[in-house]
Amino acid sequence: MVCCGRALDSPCTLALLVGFQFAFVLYFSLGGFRGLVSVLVHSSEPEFDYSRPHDVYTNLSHLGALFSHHVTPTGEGQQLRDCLEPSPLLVGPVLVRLTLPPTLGEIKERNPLVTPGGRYRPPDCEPRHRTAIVVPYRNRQVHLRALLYHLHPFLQRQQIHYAIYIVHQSGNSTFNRAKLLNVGVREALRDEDWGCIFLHDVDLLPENDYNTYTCHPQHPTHLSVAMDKFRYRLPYPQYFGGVSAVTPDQYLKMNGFPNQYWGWGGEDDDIAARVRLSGMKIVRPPVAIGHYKMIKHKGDQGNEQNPRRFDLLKRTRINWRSDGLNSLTYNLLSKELEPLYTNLSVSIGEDPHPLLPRGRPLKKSAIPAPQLVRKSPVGAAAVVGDSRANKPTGGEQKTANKTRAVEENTAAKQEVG
Ligand code: BGN
Repeated sequence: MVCCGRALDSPCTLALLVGFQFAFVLYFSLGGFRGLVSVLVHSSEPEFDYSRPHDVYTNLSHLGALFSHHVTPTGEGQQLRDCLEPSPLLVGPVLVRLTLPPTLGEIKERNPLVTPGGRYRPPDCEPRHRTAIVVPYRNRQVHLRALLYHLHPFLQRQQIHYAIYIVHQSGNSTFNRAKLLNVGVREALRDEDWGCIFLHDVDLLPENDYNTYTCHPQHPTHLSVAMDKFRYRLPYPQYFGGVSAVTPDQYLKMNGFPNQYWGWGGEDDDIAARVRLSGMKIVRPPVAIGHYKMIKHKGDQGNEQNPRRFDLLKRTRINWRSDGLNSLTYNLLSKELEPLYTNLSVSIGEDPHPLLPRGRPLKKSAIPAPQLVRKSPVGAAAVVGDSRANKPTGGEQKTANKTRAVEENTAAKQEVG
């Protein structure tokens, strides 16, 4: 006691005690360690208030008015000035509604300037960007409507020239997202000299229109960096799934995407590895901007987890030059210019290792004979499709990705921008 009393008598000790007390109160009133860090280290991240989102159709009526103003009676447009960057129509966070979306007819009515094939050009300025959005698809009608309802006004506010391609995998074989993306890129480039190609899951809806659908000139971009499903964080550093973008040059450089991933999982990790192996890195928008909502759904039949994905991933380093754009074969069954999208229906062949519906391998005798698919000429056909289904639980995913992380060397981490 005497000792303590003496110690407390010293002005130094007293100051220290008061200091500690003050720090303690400050720590908790600022919300613990995170709050403290955000006050001490000034963050360069932009800030958005997601609690007060705008309607996703905000500012679109301006476009209609501008359109009538800028078109001469002969129908020829005036000489247009370049669109401003950033677009003055942007609003930041938008309200993403996951309830039953309107019908295609109603969505078209709300997007009067979208032309057949789901195309759009800003009516009042010369766009600086030309972007094709490619969506692998099968049996997701309601998700497709939700995507179209949100994406059209979102892109129009960004004042870019764009088109939406839905690549539909025909038949009942296992879903193959990456191969459908290859087909979509190739077919889109047959239509037009797009400067940027977006690889977009059908069930992901962007929540902030500052997340512009444009490409980085040198490096592939990963856009869906903060998904509600992953509590608005990147699930792991090399993650490249959901929504990403490449220029045609970047796509060629990495020999496109793998054709051998039938079923759920791994193909996006393979694409991320290709980015690295071809000497590029992944760039991303800030987490505060790259917000997405995922439409919840039960697993689709035909897109069960691919048990071969681990083995395939081990061989990406060896396979990427021979499996990809240069080995792509498919048969374009139809290409229809629907009011809100271009519908490419494609036969991409059969899964050589099909599974029973509950994920068990099929007996050899039950495997159907492979369908004949012609080797497409350079720059051949297109598609629409199902995004990714039968996704694993969070636990399974974590374990799978841990395994992957161990296998990946640390160099990869440094390449992620
Ligand atoms: C990972 C999947 C990705 C998927 C993400 C997020 C694999 C390969 C084995 C490591 N990768 O687990 O394809 O996009 O989760 O859902 O399964």
